[in-house]
Order: sequence, then C-alpha cells, then structure tokens
Amino acid sequence: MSLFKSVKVINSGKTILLSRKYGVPIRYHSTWLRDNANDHETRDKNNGQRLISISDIPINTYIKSAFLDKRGENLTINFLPNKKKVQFSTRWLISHAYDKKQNNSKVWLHPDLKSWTKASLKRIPTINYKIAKSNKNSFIKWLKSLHYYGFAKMTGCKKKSGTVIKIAKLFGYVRETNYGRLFDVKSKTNAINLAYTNLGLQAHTDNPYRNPVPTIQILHCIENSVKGGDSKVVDGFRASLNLKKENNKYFRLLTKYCSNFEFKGKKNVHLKSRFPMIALSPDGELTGVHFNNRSMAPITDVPYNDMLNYYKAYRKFSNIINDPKMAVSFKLNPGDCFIVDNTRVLHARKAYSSSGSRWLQGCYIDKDGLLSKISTMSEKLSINKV
Ligand code: NM2
Ligand code: OGA
Ligand code: ZN
Repeated sequence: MSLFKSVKVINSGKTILLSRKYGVPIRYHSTWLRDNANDHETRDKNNGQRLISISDIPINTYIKSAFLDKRGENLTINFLPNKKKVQFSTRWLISHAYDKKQNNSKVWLHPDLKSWTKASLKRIPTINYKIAKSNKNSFIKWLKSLHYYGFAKMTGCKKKSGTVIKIAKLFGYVRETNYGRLFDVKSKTNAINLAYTNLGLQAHTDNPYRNPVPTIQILHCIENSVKGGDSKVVDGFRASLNLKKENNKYFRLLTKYCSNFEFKGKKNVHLKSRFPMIALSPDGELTGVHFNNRSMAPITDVPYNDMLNYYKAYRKFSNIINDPKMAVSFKLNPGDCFIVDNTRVLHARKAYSSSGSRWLQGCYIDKDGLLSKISTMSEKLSINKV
C-alpha cells in the first residue's frame, strides 16, 4: 500500500519533503539519510552494524534527485558530491520519522509504560512458572506487563533454594553483587543489612548506593509461616508525577540535586553514589527513582539556601510514596515470587514475628535483557513489541 504521495527535493538538496496519503508531510535531512543508508557498503550484510563513520560522510552531502516507485513502497535517492544511490523503504522511513512536534509538556513518561495506583492496577500481572516455560504467548504477554507496570508476580515456582536463578534465566542475566549471585533474605543475628532482620522496611528501591543500580529485582518465597511480613509495591513514576502536580517546586528540587547514598558492609564493601531521587533524561523523560531511607548518606550536594526546601520536598515525596492509596499489597506464599523494575517501582515489607519461619531468596538481573527478550520474542511471534 502506498504511504507517500510524492517526494520533493528542497533546500538546495539538503532536505527532502515527503507528502503522505494521510498526515502532514515529513522532512528528512540529506546527512541523516546518508548516515542511515542500508546498503552493503554502509552496513555489514551479516550483522547489520554500521561500517562507515561520520567522517566518511562529506559535510556538503546533498540530494541530487529522489524518486518514489509506482506503488510508493520504495524511495530511491541519489547523493552527491560522493556519488551514491540508495533505496529506502517508505515504511521504514515513517517508523523512523523525526520531524515531529516538540513535546511541550516537559516531563513525560515513555509511551510504553503505564503508571498506576492501588485503584487503577486492577489485577497484578501474574503467571504460573510452568506456563511461563511452556506457553510463549502467555509468557510474552506477561513480560510486556512486567515492563508496562514495572511489576509482576510468578506463582507455582519450586520451593527450593536456587529456584530464583532459574526464574531469572527465563528473561535475563544475573547481576552478581557483594550480596552474591543470589541472597537469602532471612532474619539473622548481626545482620549486615536491615533486610536481613524481621523489621519492617519502608518502600524503597534497592541498592541506590551502587552505580549502576540493579535494574530488576526478583524475590522468591521459599518459606513463610510468620505473622506479618506482607509485601507492598508502589509506582515511583506515579508518585513522581503526583509530586509534580501537587508541588512543582518540590518536584524540581528532587530532580535538580543529587542525594547521596552509601552502604558499608563488614568485609571490604564500601559503596557510595549520588543520584537525584527523581531522575529525568535531558529531554524530560522520567527515567528513574532512587529512594531508600536506610541508605541515604548525609546530603552534601544541595546548597545551603535550598536545603530546607529540599527536606520539605523529600518529606512530601515520602508522604506520597507512603500513602496507602498508592500501594498494592499482597502476602507471598511459598512458591510465589515477585519482580520489580528497580529503577521505578518501590517495594516494602511489614515487620514480622520471630515465631515461624520466613525465607526469601533474591537476585538482581538487568532490564536491558528483559527488553531484548520482549523485542526478539515479539519479532518471532510477529506481534507488536509494545
Ligand atoms: N539485599 C537484600 O538495597 C538494599 O540495601 C536492600 C538488599 C541485602 C540484597 C537490601
Ligand atoms: C529486600 C527487601 C523485602 C522482604 O530484600 O531488598 O526489600 O519482603 N525484602 O523481605
Ligand atoms: Zn529491597
């Protein structure tokens, strides 16, 4: 089907203007087009990687002529002064268009993601371990929900040590840290971390004192016969957006300045980092939340004149995070596990009794592996990536 009506070379060959059947015309620059050519001199036939560098493209690259084929499916471009003929699929051009309206709402959530509260998250995305292994369609749907909400559960896992690694390998690669490839979350004497006690843990992201932070955490329940210990998750992106709505000045303070984080272990472990509690990309995308009362170091990177307001902003953000309307609560049964996007979703647990036993095993994996799995599985099953 023809997507474009016509092509025009404008701006002395520095730009083409494509008129579409539907929608406004789209412009592309000659240098951009030359850089994105897909011929075998520009990209390796075998692995698709680019063979040329920016210095191989003459600064005065221009388009001598451009033609659409009859069906409007392919566009042929002749470049000069380095004589080169390149074909582009119009479908590809549309899916890589950059001639868009500027995003005026400066802070934005990636369109693949959906922010949530207790009321709006109707049902926790859940899959059974065996189904995850055997049914590709159910599995990919669940993986996408995990990315979309930053949180999901798996049930029917073995109640055996090491199972968390098997779960991890279904969609990622384990990130080993000073806590090990996997770690036991149990109440211990002389605990090196408050997670290894029976105390309650306020909603937090894990390891903000590490750079880069672990991007996904898996917690798998092997035993749970204690009173209490209920789990809670909160969407940090929704909390950030709510803070912005309620007090833009506070939101700006938490994005502008870095907090300091630190963890000192017993044996040769001293981790330090600085991150804003709410991280934005340079063009305003919400990219991360770093929040952990137990691991905050003295804040030294906020100027004296802003410190009081910074603390007010921190308090307000904490109140939003701890608002029961924000949290989805559940109790892990043996054989259950939950997974969080640790750059976004905070998790918490209630204190628990010393009678009975509670044994979770956790591990960290990298989110890029999850996204890669979603992308490649979708391609194989020919379904949309998001
Ligand atoms: N553990 C469970 O980030 C934190 O310190 C939370 C992490 C010890 C790996 C606990
Ligand atoms: C953790 C943690 C929660 C729990 O280990 O990082 O937050 O339920 N544990 O024990
Ligand atoms: Zn934790």
